[in-house]
Formats: sequence, structure tokens, C-alpha cells
Amino acid sequence: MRIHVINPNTTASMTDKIGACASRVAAGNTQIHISQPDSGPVSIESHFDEAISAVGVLEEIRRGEAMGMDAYIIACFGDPGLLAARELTRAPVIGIAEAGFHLATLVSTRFSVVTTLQRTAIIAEHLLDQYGFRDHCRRVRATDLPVLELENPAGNAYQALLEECRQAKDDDGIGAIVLGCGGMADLTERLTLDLGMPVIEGVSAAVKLAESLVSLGLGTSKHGDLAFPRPKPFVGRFADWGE
Ligand code: 2AL
Repeated sequence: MRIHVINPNTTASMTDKIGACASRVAAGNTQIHISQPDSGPVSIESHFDEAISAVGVLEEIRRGEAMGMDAYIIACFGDPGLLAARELTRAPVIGIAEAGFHLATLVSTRFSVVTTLQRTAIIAEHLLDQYGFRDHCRRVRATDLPVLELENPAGNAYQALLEECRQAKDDDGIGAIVLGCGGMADLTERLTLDLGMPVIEGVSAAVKLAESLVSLGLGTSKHGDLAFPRPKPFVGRFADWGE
């Protein structure tokens, strides 16, 4: 089974970290193929960043289709381009936010999300509404860490994250925490031990969900709105995307 994990931002160290976390949880017969867009923002922290990076995600899906990938993971917590990506393939496409939300509901009745900047917390709230997880999530908490602070070995990202997770555990009336950034994937085990409650990060969650769907022979439905886009001419810089 070949799973194409796409880091939608263009920071290579984060792409490597996400790939390592995906490989660590993958089954013995699963190959992880990791990539990032050729162009786009170094981190995704706004609607604008998401819109630009979604195009990069779709380019990576097109490349993955040429390579015959069995499943795709969009490894940014805003799940940029998720539904458009599903239109381009019969393979399952899983966003790390939705993967984290789904697994959290299987191990707890209520969870909180701990993410980076306050403005991305609002984006996560939109996803909870869109995906129908609003009643399961008690609170989306921001650490005010910019995404790339998670890549700074000299910074105090771990302590800031741990502190916010502790407050969530003490005050939110929850049973689990979902980490709200792909760049937090490598901190999960340490946080789980330090907090003594389930901490879920979406990259690992998405790999195991993708493996399950592929094993069950389940792919993206082509009946309805996720059917392949209707062929039509595209002009300008997207001319080669059309027919
Ligand atoms: C993210 C993420 O997962 N990667 C990125 O660049 N921005 N999302 C977030 N909420 O910080």
C-alpha cells in the first residue's frame, strides 16, 4: 500500500518531521511517500495561506495519481483543499484535522484542540462546524505560537504547548486533546506521558485511517459531488489542467 502524505506548506524540515511520524506508525507493508508543494507559503496560518497552499496540494494529488498512490493525507490542520482533492481521485483523501477529530470521539466523549495562533483556532472552529464535531469539542485553545516556532530547537514551544494542554485537562472537562498543527506530530508521545491522558495528532491518525479504508476497499465516492470535475478548458497558468 502506498500512502502519499502531503505537507501543504513549503518548510522542508516540517515535511521531513511529518514523514518520519507517518513512517513510524505505518504498517510493515505500507510505503509512505512524502512531499510538499513546489511553491507556496512556508507556513499556513490564515485563510490566504490556505487558499494558496490548496493549489499546491492539488498539484501534489495530480502527481500522486500519475504514480498510482493508494491514499492521500493532507497534513495541515486546516485540511486545505480537502474536498477539491477528493474530486481528483478515487483513492481516499484524509485531512489531519478530520482524522484527529474522528479518533478523539472514539476514545473520549469530549475533547479540546490545542493549536498555534488564535486566528488558526478560529479556522479550526469552522472545521468543527463543517464536519459536525461541534458538540464533541469543548474548546479550541491557541498557544500563540507561530507555526515555524515549532521548528526552532532553541525555542520553548514544547513548554508553551504543555502548559496549554494542562489547562485544557484541568479546566475543560475533557477526556482527550487533539493537537492542532502538523508540526506538533513529534511531540505527541511526550505530551501523552506528561499529561496522562490521550493526546491525538492527525498525521498518525490519518495514516491508520487511510490504511483501514484501503484494506476495506473503500475509496472516495464518485457518485455525487466528489465525482471527477467536469472536463473543460482552463486558461492562463492553469491551461494544462484543462481539456
Ligand atoms: C498548520 C499546520 O498544520 N501546518 C501549517 O503550516 N499550519 N495549521 C495550524 N493550525 O497551525
